[in-house]
Amino acid sequence: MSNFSPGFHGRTHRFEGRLPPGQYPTESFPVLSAGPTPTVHTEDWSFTVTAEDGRSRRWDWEEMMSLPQEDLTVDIHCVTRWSKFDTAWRGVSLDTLFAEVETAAEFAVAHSVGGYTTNLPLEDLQNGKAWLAHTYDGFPLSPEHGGPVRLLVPHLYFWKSAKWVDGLSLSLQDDPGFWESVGYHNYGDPWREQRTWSD
Ligand SMILES: Nc1nc2c(c(=O)[nH]1)N[C@H]1C(S)=C(S)[C@@H](COP(=O)(O)O)O[C@H]1N2
Ligand SMILES: [Mo]
Repeated sequence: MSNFSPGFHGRTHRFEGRLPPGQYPTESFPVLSAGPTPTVHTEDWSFTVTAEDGRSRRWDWEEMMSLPQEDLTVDIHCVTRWSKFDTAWRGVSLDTLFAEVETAAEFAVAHSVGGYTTNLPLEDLQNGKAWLAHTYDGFPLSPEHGGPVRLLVPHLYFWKSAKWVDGLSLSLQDDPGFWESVGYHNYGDPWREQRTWSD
């Protein structure tokens, strides 16, 4: 694993101010999965948003790909302390999907094939802060990194970016997800170093 030292701490370095506290930069792209990598074929994949009243809207792969696509380059921060600058993704803004969903919910739980879950305030998925990402660095997102489609919420620790994502359930109450219920911070802001419950 390489990093950007020496010179990283140089004042004029282009990454100045972009490394949250307690993190180190890496050029590699580590894989972190709590279980085995599921095989998800695009023809079987779909994404379902279920509102608090039980009504749901579902998009299959073709529908998702026919929506407006966005290219974005963002920094990502894993709670295990690596950060990766300038990761390049293509995907659909969740704003595009929420335009078709009626809800009064304040919280969301993202669901993945395989059972992984993670919770977020709904507003952290809105207003240009979250995407369904299917392409990384110009290539289809690999299975290890959550392909065919993962959630991408770069302003929070990367465990909030559910791999193999297949849905969101919206709720009036906040229900902790997989890591949040075993001690990870409920919100997970890397800039406030919200790693665990006690942070
Ligand atoms: N479905 C699912 N999504 C997941 C995980 C997981 O175990 N399962 N791990 C999370 C954690 S802890 C991190 S740090 C990132 C890692 O993404 P990467 O393997 O692409 O680096 O995915 C997150 N999304
Ligand atoms: Mo993680």
